[in-house]
Amino acid sequence: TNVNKVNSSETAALIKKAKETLVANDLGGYTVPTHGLYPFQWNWDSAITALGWKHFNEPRAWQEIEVLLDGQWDNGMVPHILFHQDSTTYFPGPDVWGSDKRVKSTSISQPPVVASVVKDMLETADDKTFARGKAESLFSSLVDYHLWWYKERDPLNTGLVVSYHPWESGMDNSPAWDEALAAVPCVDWEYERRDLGHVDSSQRPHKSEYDRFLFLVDFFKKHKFDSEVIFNECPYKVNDIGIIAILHKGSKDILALGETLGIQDERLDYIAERIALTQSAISTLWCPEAQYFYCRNVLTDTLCKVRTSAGMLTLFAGLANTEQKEILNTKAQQWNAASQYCIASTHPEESRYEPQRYWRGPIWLHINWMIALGFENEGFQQTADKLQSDCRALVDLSGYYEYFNPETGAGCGGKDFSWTAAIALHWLL
Ligand code: 2M8
Repeated sequence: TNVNKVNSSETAALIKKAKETLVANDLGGYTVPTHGLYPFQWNWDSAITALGWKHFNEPRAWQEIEVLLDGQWDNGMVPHILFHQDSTTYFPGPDVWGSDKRVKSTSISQPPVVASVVKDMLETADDKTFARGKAESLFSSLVDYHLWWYKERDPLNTGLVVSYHPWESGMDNSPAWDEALAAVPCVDWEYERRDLGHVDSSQRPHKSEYDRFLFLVDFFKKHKFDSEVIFNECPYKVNDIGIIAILHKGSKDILALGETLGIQDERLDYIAERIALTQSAISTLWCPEAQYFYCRNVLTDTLCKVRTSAGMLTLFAGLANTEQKEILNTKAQQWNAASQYCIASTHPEESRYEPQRYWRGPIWLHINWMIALGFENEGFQQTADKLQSDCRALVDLSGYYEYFNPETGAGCGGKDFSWTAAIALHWLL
């Protein structure tokens, strides 16, 4: 349902602007998040952006996913950035990452929302035959991608995959990573940050964080991306509740897609086993005192005790039990009320909350969309509707910025941002 569906000229202008934003960010087959700041193809940005494209150009939406999966490594990983062409406006670029693959890329992944997007695109397609053909041809790559997560990132079958880098979470400087990241050494070479040439430093991660982000990038390169060595020796290893939830949802969607497409594949039995394993392990990330899902620093076996919006994604995944769902619903309403608009990435009452500093407080529309979908699927329609109307108010006020200040609604970060425009087309307009 769309509580905001009004046929006003304002809505028509926003739709037009959203489409123009995607077209302007199109580099021919893939969409950059925004020019300058992010001049390449990012994994979860592309998946979310395809949801926008499908509303006015279905073939282009499928192409976005095809180009993303074309960068898949032989081991199944879909990298977090594909460097299809050179650019001097972003750091660290392909040379720093040092991967030797056909499509230049980073050596980590990102939250795997792509399978859920493909399922949505098939279900809602105008041209069903075309969409079915596309989904069939992409299906095996999606399965490989999910198997990569389970086999490489949870070789001990704990049910909870690990992440090796804050950039992998997509929530770069989330306070959830503070302790785990502090244990990582600083890189010992000088570098120039390009992000600060585009966005004010008050809205970006600190140098102390970048120094460690880059140490990890070097670490992967030094170990030649050897998964066993990295699993055993990486100085940063976390169970990210965001990745775990999005992976879980995607795996369930892969099974559903397999049924729709009539695909027999024994790898699907393995995915089903992993789904059950995660379902039984998820309770270890639930903190009884806080009554909330946290991430965990695997190296110290301690929960990262800060409330971030990632914990709410357990609803999107269908991972919360009946009691937890009710608790999360009450919490979401309070969280929503603690700021002017929808769910801030860090709870505004946390001491480490910062309303402007990237993933330490600002509002991200694609996260709110997934959270709202979770509430809707679980029957909490009122909560879902409130998130939707708050997000609509944000784009009415500020347009398609990268993210938003939860107190003022002001747009922050990059302008004319693909995933914000895409979520507007898909959910808000
Ligand atoms: C941000 O991350 C990149 C590194 O991947 C950066 O700050 O340089 C994050 O918001 C991430 O979630 C997003 O995918 C990316 C592109 O929008 O930007």
